[in-house]
Amino acid sequence: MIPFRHSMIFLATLGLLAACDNSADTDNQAASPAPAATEQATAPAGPEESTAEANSDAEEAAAEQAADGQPTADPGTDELPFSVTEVTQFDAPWAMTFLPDGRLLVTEMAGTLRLHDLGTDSSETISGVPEVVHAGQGGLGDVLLHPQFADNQQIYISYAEAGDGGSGAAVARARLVLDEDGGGALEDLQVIWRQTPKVSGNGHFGHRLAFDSDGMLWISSSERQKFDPAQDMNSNLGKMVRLNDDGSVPEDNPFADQGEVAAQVWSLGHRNILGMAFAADGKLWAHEMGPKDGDELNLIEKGANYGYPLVSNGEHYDGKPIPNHDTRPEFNAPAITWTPVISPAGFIIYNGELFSDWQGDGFIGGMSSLSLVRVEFDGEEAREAERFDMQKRIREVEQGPDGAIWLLEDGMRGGEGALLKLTPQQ
Ligand SMILES: [Ca+2]
Ligand SMILES: [Ca+2]
Repeated sequence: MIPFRHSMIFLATLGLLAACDNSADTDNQAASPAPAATEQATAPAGPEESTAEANSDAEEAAAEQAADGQPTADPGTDELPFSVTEVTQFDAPWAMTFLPDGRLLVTEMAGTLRLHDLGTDSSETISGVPEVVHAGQGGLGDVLLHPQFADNQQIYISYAEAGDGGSGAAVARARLVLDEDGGGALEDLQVIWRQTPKVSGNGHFGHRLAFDSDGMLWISSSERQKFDPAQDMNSNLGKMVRLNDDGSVPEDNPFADQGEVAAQVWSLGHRNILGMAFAADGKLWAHEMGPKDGDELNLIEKGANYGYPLVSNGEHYDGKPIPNHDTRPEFNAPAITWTPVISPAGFIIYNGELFSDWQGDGFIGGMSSLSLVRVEFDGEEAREAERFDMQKRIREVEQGPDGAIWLLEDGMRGGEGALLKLTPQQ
């Protein structure tokens, strides 16, 4: 009985988790209890139950999605064409980036910035991270080095912060001062950007960071599950933001003359962007989670409107339809649209030597799809070329200095998050 009971809890929990990131979006929409949620509620109390936050409306909606049919995606490749090494575990990791010396900076959602030495498999803490709001999808987010980090030691972090009206994403830069004990500190920290306005709820912060080859800082600012701000130029929610490295606004931004907030904006009409990457030709690609169905990969263009919430190939979680992209050609349509969803998170465009056949290809983590998705590009077109069944919710993708592909498992719902290293099959 015990193994059977545990497997029921596991299945119920898996169902909840699987649909969560696309459907944990509905805190202001009614959702009726679904079979998976009922099963969860009647299962004996255990760590899985308490960490699945089964009581929130969002999770009930997630359970409903899960009950609609899981898995949400094709099973993918049976035989993986690479070796997978589980290197270590972090506590709800969200993002990572490599230092020039080969050590790895990893953010943990609760607010810890770790420096992990892969040679000794030991982690120390970087102090000086501001207080974060760790709730729902919020917490410590991305971490990124300045393009001239070797000279200026500047690093950038994003996180959810509290303030008037609720919470919002913030981006800070600081000098990373490393110590002899394998840790370090953030010094001279300055907040250089904030979501405006701060709002209620704990979803859709976005706050992915990237630098382009001109040294501009890009920030994905998701719509905080508030829909309309994505079309409102008095708000920077639901936008792709482009700034100078000190947070000031470049004069050549498309809405530079339309007010302080609009001036930050490069593109609008976005929903929840948890991954963006520059191709070798300079094009910026970003994926975003659709509502119920309709995950997207978009080519980001100056001044363009991507249409959310006026159009989407998905629908609202409460069942209200959203007109599809093909009904409104004035909005930029996605290069890839996923139904069933993959719940994309993390994104690199690979340029290493180790997987030479994959140079120029995109790699996108899939959370509900428990996968890594390989994308091939052709000019302004893109297509899913391959899907690898990782059997874990993939939150973050990074390319290592030696060309290995590194993944972080999403651990935000109580589980630990594995650090995985992918290398070619021997
Ligand atoms: Ca990263
Ligand atoms: Ca639709």
